[in-house]
Amino acid sequence: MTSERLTFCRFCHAFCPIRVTVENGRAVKIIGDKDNSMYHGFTCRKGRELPAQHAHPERLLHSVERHSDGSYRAITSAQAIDAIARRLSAIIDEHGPRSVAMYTGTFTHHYPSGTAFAMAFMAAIGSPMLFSPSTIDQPGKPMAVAFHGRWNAGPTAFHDADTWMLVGANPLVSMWGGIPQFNPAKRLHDARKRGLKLIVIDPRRSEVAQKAEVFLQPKPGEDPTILAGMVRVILSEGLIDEAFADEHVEGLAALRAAVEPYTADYVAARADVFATDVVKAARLFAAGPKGMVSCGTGPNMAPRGTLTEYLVLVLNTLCGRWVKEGEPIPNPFALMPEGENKAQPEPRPEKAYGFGETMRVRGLATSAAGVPTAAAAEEILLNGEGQVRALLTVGGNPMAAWPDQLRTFDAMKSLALGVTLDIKMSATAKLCDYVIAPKLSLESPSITKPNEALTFYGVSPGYPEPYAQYGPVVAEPPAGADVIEEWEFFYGLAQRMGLELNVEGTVVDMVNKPTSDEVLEMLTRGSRIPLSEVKKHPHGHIFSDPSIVAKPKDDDWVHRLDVGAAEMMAELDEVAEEAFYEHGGYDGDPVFSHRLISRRMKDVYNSNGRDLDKLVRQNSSYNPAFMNPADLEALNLVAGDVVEITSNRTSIYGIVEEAPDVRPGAISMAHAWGDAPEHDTSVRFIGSNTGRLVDNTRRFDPRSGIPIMSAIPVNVRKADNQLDA
Ligand SMILES: Nc1nc2c(c(=O)[nH]1)N[C@H]1C(S)=C(S)[C@@H](COP(=O)(O)OP(=O)(O)OC[C@H]3O[C@@H](n4cnc5c(=O)[nH]c(N)nc54)[C@H](O)[C@@H]3O)O[C@H]1N2
Ligand SMILES: Nc1nc2c(c(=O)[nH]1)N[C@H]1C(S)=C(S)[C@@H](COP(=O)(O)OP(=O)(O)OC[C@H]3O[C@@H](n4cnc5c(=O)[nH]c(N)nc54)[C@H](O)[C@@H]3O)O[C@H]1N2
Ligand code: SF4
Ligand SMILES: [Mo]
Repeated sequence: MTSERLTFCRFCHAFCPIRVTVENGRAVKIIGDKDNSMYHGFTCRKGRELPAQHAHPERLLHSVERHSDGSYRAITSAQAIDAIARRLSAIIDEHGPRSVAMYTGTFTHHYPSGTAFAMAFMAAIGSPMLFSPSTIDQPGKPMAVAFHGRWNAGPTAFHDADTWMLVGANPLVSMWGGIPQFNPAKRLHDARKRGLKLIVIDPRRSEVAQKAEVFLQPKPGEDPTILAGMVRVILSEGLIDEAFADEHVEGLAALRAAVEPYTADYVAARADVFATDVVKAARLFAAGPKGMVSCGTGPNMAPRGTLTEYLVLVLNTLCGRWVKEGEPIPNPFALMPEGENKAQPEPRPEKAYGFGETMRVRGLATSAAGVPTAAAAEEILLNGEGQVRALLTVGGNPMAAWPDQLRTFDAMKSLALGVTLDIKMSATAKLCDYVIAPKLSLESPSITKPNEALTFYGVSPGYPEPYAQYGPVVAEPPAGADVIEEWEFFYGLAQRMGLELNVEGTVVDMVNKPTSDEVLEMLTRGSRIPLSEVKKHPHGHIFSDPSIVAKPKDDDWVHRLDVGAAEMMAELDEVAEEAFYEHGGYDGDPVFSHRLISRRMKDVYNSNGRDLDKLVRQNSSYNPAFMNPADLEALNLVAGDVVEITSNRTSIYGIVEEAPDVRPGAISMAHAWGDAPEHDTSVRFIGSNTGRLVDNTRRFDPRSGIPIMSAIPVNVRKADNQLDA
């Protein structure tokens, strides 16, 4: 029997609405839903491969347990939960709750029920060791907001912006970072047609940079310099929104003094861009009158990501780019409660970092970005009171994605108990005691709420309008499979361990198990639009309400947005005083010839998709080391050569590819490829792990703990062994 069902894709966080052809319970074909008013039928190759992902021969259809000889044997999910509950209880009894840590990876964004139950489980056992990608992704965002303050009514929207600036973000590939990620190519096309002017700063002429009116292609890692230079132009030319500044902003004098050294000529010499472009970009952005700057992963992973994100907020604030009193609220939410929507800054938190749980290593603690994931491996490896002995991973792949892979590898091997919930035997799963086989997206219901919640994440990458969709179950798991939803795993654990779960304010019935839809009800309590109403719109719907506008500032409201935060100004002084950041330029380091920068690849999503035949075309069965032709020539390399890329931590192999879009001196390479070290010589088939070049313990951000994951100083040479296939 064949039918067509509507839901939304969860291969990536864009959540494109799809029409799924289902034959005998199994998905066989995916197309975009043209009747959707937010995405207009958009899908990408990854999404269209969902049927192949669901039916993949290596998909885990049963949970597995590792035996002492290293082999894995299938067990039922109930047996697995029994065994894990017993072992966790014993570890907690002997070593306390802190000895159990959790890593909720990228896919927890895609499965809000699993995430909510995972968090509730950690709260129930009383462990604060809850790691996530937040501290190794764009930790500068929440940190910068903590220093600068949050505008309660939110940022101005893309759809009526006149100017837009992207710093190290490439939304046309990543579906993230700046341009609303819901058919971003169409949005950008339409916006440019009506006159939007785009400014991009990226060491690579990325897909989005090709559409820019002004493109700066600097040395990697020089974003603080460039943005400070732009701030200086805007201040010295009197281009700020004076009325907004008078009423809502503080710290202008300190900012003026701190950016004084950043003349356009200084910026140009240091970042290797044209001084005229710095001035042009600043004027174009300030002219607006509407539009935002937003920053992606590149500069967050490069040194001083917090400062970069802070300067992004400063530029937005100087130009008054926040929703003002009486203006419509672009997204007053649907599956979340309606916001306050006041045209005023929120009070800043007392501390941006250094609160909550303290790590036993390197003086790190919790920050606005969360518990520092870059400290997790050390917390596992360091003996003594509080040592982490069990790690539960949900929808994440530490061995592929955590910085400093060698340290991660040692840590994973030393765990007393490693558990992961994964669809396949990932690099991490292969080091775990238990791997729980989950249902996949077409087999479980979900909601688009996580993309609404992104509104709170720096300059909003969330929905630009109050859009919501409910995705029902549309396909059955393969015959004979024993797969469960992530939330069911944590529910089962809690039941067996005698714990009560509180999920976002709802005390869960631990005797009569709720249904997946009842769980979604828990997650949407008090939402502006009830879930039952959202369910009536199978194509998804924009729940507009033009009457929702920004309310006036409260009487006697004293809070202001701070553009002169002392710590950030001190860092600007430091940047200006540090030796010119030549290729290798960290004080005391040898001089390295190149910098390795991060990037995304269209057909894979972090470590996902590499096993899907149609996505793995000739040059994406590995992650090429993209380099400028001039660099290849200078190093006597040709495309396809195996090179050794060496940082101050270690070396990895790479396979070079000619890329005129990458500036000379940079190597552009995607992360989350490769595997454990013993597989290194298979680089031509599995790629290599750029995270291995990272040293977590040197040159890290002392606030969030993020180490240098982009603009990594490296040397490159042709490898002695070309590893020919
Ligand atoms: N297809 C696909 N989509 C994805 C992912 C994927 O793996 N594949 N991953 C997802 C995830 S987890 C995330 S967080 C988002 C990220 O989304 P984005 O932040 O948009 O990520 P990228 O596309 O890597 O864009 C980062 C850009 O920063 C540039 N860059 C690197 N270093 C620097 C620097 O020092 N300064 C400046 N100015 N630029 C620099 C790179 O050249 C690159 O163009 O993408 C998500 N979407
Ligand atoms: N060097 C370097 N390191 C980086 C980055 C970088 O740019 N450079 N980027 C960083 C960023 S932004 C991020 S977000 C992290 C990503 O870090 P992670 O989230 O740890 O990495 P992923 O590869 O996305 O891991 C997802 C895992 O979930 C599994 N999975 C897929 N579908 C499902 C599902 O339906 N259910 C379940 N339970 N599991 C599923 C996959 O098989 C995979 O093992 O990496 C970070 N690390
Ligand atoms: S962009 Fe592609 S992978 Fe992401 S949700 Fe849309 S169809 Fe799925
Ligand atoms: Mo990410």
